[in-house]
Amino acid sequence: MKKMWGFMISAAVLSVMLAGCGGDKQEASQGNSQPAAAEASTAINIEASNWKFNQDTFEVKAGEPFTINFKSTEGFHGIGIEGLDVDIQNEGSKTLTVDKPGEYKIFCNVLCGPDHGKMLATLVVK
Ligand SMILES: [Cu+2]
Repeated sequence: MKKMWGFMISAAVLSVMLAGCGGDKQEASQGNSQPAAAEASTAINIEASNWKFNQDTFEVKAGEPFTINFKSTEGFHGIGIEGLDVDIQNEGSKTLTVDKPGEYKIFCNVLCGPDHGKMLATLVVK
């Protein structure tokens, strides 16, 4: 009988340890953005005018570096992306990698005029 208890306890300990391992792994893979490699083969070109972006959605692949090329073609605008480290004004580029698939809101980060609030687009990470 003593042996049986010992087995049951070690089985219980083992399953707790395994569950702990699984949890750690999941957490590690949920990291948001990593320092991007210097070279990105994918680029998205975002242009802003009064008061819209050139596209409603921009699509990139999760886990692959991409470069955002941003330009104000009319007026003075900028972009920020919710949850990501992107902050460009007037014109500029930024290379980054997004590991987590989802939809990220792109917004104008310059108070550019009456329809500033309408300047929204979506970054789709697949
Ligand atoms: Cu604006």
